[in-house]
Amino acid sequence: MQFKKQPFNQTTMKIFLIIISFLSITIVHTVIASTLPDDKLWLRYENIQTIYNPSKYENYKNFFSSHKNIYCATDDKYSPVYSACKELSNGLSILFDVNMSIITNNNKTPATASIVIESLVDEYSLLNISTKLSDEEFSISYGNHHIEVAADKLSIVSNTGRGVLYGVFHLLNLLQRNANELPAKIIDINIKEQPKSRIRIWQLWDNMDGTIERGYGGRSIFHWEELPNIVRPRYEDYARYLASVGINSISLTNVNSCFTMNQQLLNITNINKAAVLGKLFASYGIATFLTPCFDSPMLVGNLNTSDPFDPRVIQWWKEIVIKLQNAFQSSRVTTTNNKKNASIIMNSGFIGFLFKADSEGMPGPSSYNRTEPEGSSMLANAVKDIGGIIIWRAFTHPGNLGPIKVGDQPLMQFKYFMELDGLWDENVVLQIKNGPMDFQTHEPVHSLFGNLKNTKVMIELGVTQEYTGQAYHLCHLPVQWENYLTFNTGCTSDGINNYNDGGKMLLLADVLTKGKNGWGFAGVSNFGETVVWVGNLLSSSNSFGYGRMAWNPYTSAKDITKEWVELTFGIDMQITKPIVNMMMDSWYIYENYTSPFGLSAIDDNCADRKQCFKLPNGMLEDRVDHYWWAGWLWAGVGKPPNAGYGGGFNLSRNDRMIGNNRSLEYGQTYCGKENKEIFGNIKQTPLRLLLTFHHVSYDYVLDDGRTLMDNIMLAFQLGQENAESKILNVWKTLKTIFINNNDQERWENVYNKLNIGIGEDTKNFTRSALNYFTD
Ligand code: GCW
Repeated sequence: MQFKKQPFNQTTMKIFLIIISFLSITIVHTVIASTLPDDKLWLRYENIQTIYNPSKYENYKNFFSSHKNIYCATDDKYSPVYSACKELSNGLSILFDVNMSIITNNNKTPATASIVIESLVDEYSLLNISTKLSDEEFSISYGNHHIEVAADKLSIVSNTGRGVLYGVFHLLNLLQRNANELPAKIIDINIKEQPKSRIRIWQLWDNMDGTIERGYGGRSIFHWEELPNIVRPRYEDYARYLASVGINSISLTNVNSCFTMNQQLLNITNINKAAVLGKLFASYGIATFLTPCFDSPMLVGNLNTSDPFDPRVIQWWKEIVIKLQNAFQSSRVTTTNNKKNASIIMNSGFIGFLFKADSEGMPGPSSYNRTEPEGSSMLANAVKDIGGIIIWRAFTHPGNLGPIKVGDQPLMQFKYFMELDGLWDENVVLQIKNGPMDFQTHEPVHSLFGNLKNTKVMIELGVTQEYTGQAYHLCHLPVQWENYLTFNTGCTSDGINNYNDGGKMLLLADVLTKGKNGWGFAGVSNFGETVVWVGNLLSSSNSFGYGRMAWNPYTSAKDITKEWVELTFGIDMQITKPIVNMMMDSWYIYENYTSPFGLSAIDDNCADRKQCFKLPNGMLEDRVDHYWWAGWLWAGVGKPPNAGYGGGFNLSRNDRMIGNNRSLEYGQTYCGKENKEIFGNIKQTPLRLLLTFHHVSYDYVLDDGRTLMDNIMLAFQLGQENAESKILNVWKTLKTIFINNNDQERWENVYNKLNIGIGEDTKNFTRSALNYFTD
């Protein structure tokens, strides 16, 4: 397990920390100004007049000028409903240059109100094990559509506070883009929407010392050393961005939770810190998961074991949950809640644990000779009374689990978790990475999806671009995710509890959203403390796209991309069209110059230090682990990285053969005759996954008449050329427009990264690859 600290500006940090330590002695629960300027990402709310036809714009402006009072059903500033009112008031005021105001009255809708923002059942309700999709449905309408709302008012309502927030963000999104869904007159508006998946979580790999594992946008935004006293304004913006794309939960720290800096997450000091963040996120409808080390009973509780069968260990976890519940509860203000059904116990904000156990050096149940379901069951019991959820990761490798010794990682994960199907508690959800390896450039979909019939499942997507160019390349992931989500698993709903679709075959998107077992999405965060949050502004399309796809995995990548471009850069066809095009092409281009035909060769851990750059402060530059093309590694150890931990593959180039021989084993774990043939028969396997499944001669002739090796070489060359002509050069041509729009800094942020990644490193990738194969 490699772990590198990310660089950040140490001088600024030192000065800042001195100021902070001074302030924190004297000030309790204070909000301080952020030291950093801050990009507004997709919530810009800039002047939009030009994108409307004049009469439509006038109509909307007139409407809001004469409907300025937003009736907010609560004045509790920690209620998601109140956050929704604030956002709407702020957004509309800027967009239409009007002075919106918020009025509150706890018991009735005041006659003067003209816009009503209200939850109909429980404004505080957050994600929990009984969450229904209809909890989050919102409606935006005009007139007397709801019992509690009088006629001639615009209303945004939902059963829950977070649903109301989603409605507000949806309306603001449509208004900013003058989207087709908007009628010519706003009084004709009538929109109803609900998400398709239950859990839509944002998972941080931020360490408690401020570094981020696999973060490319600077250090962590969260400063645990200042909490609970200091809550930076940026934390609220963090919550706003997540809520605006429908994220309903978060895990605050790294899943590598047994690293020294994260081990003490569950001591009382840190529980109180987490509770303050939890309160803030809850006010944006976001429930908090914590990621403790499985050995916390020993590390924090001073017990001499963490065996999940030991009564003291079981008791310790129960007490921890009570402590968490109390801490999160006491940091919530609920006094002004006027709703009848608010369930206090469910709404503390703390909702459960996420575990990386028995994986890459992290201890787990196997350390105590217990199975994964046995270990998770102890935790599931501990959170049961609060409707809590345990998320358990399936990311394990051969060797991590003692007796399971299958050589190939995909096959091992498949066999192991199939054996456990049906053994998990009702409130445990298995989180499986999109593919069986590790967020590689292009992987087949994990064959556990659809095959598991009695396990609640969710997918894990790497929003952070660990293997896909980090901050330096353009790799727009919604296109990749769409490719995965539309994969026909070949499995049917037969045998899946409570769900029968008449024997239809399930797409991956169906598996994640339907029936009793489809539980949704996890995205590994790409946010950091840089000005544009993500290192390279264009990568924020991945943050946005993740939320939108998790909300509705059937939405097209193209629509989402267009939406993001319009929100981020405005609606100017001169800009939007080329940017949308380059983003849509980018995954395939990146794949060609890094991993054509399913090679998975981006894994250089900088073991070849010659390729790694040092910053003046001596730290390694951020283009380090899992950035470079790693042919040398193959030659060195005789296997492609992440391909399978041994397993008897013969990849030595001396044999002029390449690729993994998975067709007869892993390839046959997929459901359905068709998939088995597709992955089993070299003639039918999609070329983009050829070498993931087959061990092929360099001289093997493809349908185009060229040999495999010629095609590989060509892919690298074309990939490099296309990256330059279709991405870097296109970005260069946009410079003048950005300058004219007074937007040069954002242009430069992107240019500076792409110019290094595409302008320089891509040549290096291609050169290393060509050398490797022709050596
Ligand atoms: O891809 C690997 C990363 C690790 C990460 C691990 C995981 C958090 O290199 O940094 O650890 O995956 O997903 O657990």
